[in-house]
Amino acid sequence: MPLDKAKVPFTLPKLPYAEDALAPVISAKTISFHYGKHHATYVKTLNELIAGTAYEGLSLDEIVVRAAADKDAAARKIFNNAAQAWNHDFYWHSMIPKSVAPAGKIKGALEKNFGDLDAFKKAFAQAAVGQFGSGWTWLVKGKDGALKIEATSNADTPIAHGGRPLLVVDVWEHAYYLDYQNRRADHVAAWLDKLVNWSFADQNLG
Ligand code: MN3
Repeated sequence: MPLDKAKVPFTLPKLPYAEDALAPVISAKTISFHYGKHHATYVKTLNELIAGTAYEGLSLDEIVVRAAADKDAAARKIFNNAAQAWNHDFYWHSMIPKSVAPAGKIKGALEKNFGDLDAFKKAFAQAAVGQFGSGWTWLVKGKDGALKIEATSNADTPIAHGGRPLLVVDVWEHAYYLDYQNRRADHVAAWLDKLVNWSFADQNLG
């Protein structure tokens, strides 16, 4: 009998580095709550919500896309938890303990679309700091091939709208409050200077 995919729940993906590897920008304490509690709860809740529904057995990407198009209340809860599970996994990979400057295709794409790395950082920081409430700030590749900065609220994610994410920063307060309290601007500036995984962004360019 083939493996019944519908009976396999989602599991919390492994962090790509140790919990203390992003300190001092993001402390081990923040990661232990953010990954070990927040991200873990989205995965656990998603498994509970999809059990016995038409969503059971679909891939995480498929659940995000289908639930985004379904406006009933149960689908909204499924969307929120599936998108948060997806966004957090993408976020962990958007960071690396020792960030190195962009190289290869991503370097050229940043120069073409923003002028240079500093101009990109300035525009990205402005979007992340200016975002009201909880959400995410993304670097995405649009359907026309141009790179764009996009802010999404709460759980929303570019993959629900056909976008191709290259990088993301989490601007929910749980991502930085233990380390920076209300100073989101300082957190985003340090994140851009010290933690961006440009090689991940380069791979995502395709
Ligand atoms: Mn988060």
